[in-house]
Amino acid sequence: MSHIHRSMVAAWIAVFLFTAMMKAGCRRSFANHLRRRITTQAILIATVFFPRLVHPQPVNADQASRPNIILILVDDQGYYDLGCYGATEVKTPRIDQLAQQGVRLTDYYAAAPICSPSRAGLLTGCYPRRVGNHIWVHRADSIQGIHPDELTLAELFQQNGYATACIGKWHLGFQEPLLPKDQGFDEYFGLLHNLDPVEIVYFDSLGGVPLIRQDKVIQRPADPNHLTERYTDEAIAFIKRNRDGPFFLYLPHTMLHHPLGVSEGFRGSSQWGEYGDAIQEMDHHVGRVMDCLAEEGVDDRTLVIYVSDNGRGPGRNDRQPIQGRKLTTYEGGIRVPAICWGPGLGIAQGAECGEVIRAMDWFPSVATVAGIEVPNGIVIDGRDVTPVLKGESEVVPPPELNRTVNGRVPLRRTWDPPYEWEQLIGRDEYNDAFFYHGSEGQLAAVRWQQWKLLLSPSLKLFDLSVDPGESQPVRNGEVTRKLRGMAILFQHEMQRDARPAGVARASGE
Ligand SMILES: [Ca+2]
Repeated sequence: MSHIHRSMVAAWIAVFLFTAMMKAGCRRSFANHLRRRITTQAILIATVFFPRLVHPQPVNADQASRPNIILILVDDQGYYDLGCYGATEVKTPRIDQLAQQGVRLTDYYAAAPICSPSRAGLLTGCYPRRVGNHIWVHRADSIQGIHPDELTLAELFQQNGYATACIGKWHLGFQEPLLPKDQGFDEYFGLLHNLDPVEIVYFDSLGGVPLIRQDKVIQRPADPNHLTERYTDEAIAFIKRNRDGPFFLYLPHTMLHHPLGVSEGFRGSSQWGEYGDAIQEMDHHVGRVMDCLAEEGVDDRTLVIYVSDNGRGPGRNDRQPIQGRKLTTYEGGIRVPAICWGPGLGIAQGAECGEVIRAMDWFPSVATVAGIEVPNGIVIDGRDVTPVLKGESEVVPPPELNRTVNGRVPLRRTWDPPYEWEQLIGRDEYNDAFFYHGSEGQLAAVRWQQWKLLLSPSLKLFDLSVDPGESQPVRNGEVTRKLRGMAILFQHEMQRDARPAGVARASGE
């Protein structure tokens, strides 16, 4: 690096330190703010002076060496309810091991505090509201689901030569063209529906909720006690069939949703009743999937993600450092366990990540891991967080830096704020925020960095870094204005850009 370049770098550092100090309105947030600015600027400097170090590497097109992706989605597992998240009532050694060998996310948010919208967000990389799937669950009489024009994660992989399977609970539409096979999955095994008392009413005269393989009913009623095991058996068979890869396996378990089912070997095994027993059974079967990857020799080229779809369900133990349950937009409703494992693919090992990461972020991130570019023209809300998962950056790099194959995807979102808001809110800050929606689809809160602003019934600001339980509102006019502004911009964006849900063909609509 020449003398002139070194001088430029020094001047750059001086300018950003000064602007960082000016922008950091309060003492407590300054250190955090400074850390983020330093990381961002360091990446920028590296991009300019060492382009070969940071630009995406060419994709290896050899099928056998392409990464496999397994996305394990557990139903209604609360933030605390794993050994690696603090639970002492249950033993979850296999899932804890994923965290020990991977990245444990402490501030991860499902797309919604309820099943169907949460899944719509995960599979499209969009806020459920952007794809018209933000209101309540799809009961069995629903004629809606994800619109066929949306690109699901499964379709993205399928179009790129991956074998794809959905094994487990679907809950995103029950007729063509809304079924798993219509949304990019080559194979389906599982329950399209819930087993809770409200849902099974629809199936009373039919012999109960069916267990389905592709289009065929193979059992009625489905037996909740054996679903975790059966799904896992199917998952293992799929992995073995596709060991020469690549494959995308979406494994959305029916457990731990009410009504709980536990097989005989796990009944009474925990200190936490049937819920704990079901968690321990889940742990065992996650271990079986991991053992299978090792036995088939594909563990070093497989990414495994373990996440919950929303917070803990009703009737569970109260113990938890955050408040609220599913259906609410308190932290306990929507902040859930999330682990990313992939030591052979460069995912950091034994790391803890406190960045705000949202379910929508998996879409462009797993695409990047697979070397797949999210096609142009598709607007999603997810950010590529792979630099954070790989331990290359403490913050999600701003999209302008173009760090990864999908780094610039957030720039596709509309950004045309009125002047007053543009002065207050940075485009990258807006992309990094998380917008909480209630189970009825309403915008309820905004999180940015450690701050959470509840919007209703009155504005309340919390500093989650010191008060994760949302017990004591704080006053900070500048942060409140910024987060309120973000909420207004988001409402405008959704009013302008939200797309319709898909509708069943037979409905005639
Ligand atoms: Ca759920």
